[in-house]
Amino acid sequence: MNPLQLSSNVHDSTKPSTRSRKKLWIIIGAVAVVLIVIASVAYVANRPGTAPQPPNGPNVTVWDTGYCSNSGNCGYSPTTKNVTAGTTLTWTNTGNQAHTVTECTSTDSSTACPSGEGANTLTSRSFDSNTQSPSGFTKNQQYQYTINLSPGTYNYYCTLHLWMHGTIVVS
Ligand SMILES: [Cu+2]
Repeated sequence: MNPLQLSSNVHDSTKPSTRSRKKLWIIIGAVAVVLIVIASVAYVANRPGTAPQPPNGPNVTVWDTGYCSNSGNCGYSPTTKNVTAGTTLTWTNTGNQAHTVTECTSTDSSTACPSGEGANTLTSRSFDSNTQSPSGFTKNQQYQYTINLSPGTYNYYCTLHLWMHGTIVVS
């Protein structure tokens, strides 16, 4: 051991409080960094998004900002789609999350279906993307349904994000 190192060790051992204070500041700094990262992620994840323009034709865009956290950062565009019976409606997922198109029935909660089951008075669903994609359909994937419903208002939601609500009005 050279004399310089020795003296430095001696110096350190005579100032234990300075060292532990330094350690404390490092811990405080690390905690602050972790909190800032958590706050930033929460901010980005909850930042509202802008729904894309509704597509032309018998199409609905399923969108998200990369997050879908019940703060207006995901949904269906348009939220209400007017169609005539017999039309094949296509939903295209443009988001980064998996989503579903699941018709509301009387068995669904008011969180999933705040407007109730609509014109569907059955307990079974006339349309549900889960039958074809059980864990939701993902980016650029589509769900199609040929409307064989009588005229009326039909509500649907996303089973992965219960705050995503859509409506089909069949005439
Ligand atoms: Cu969803």
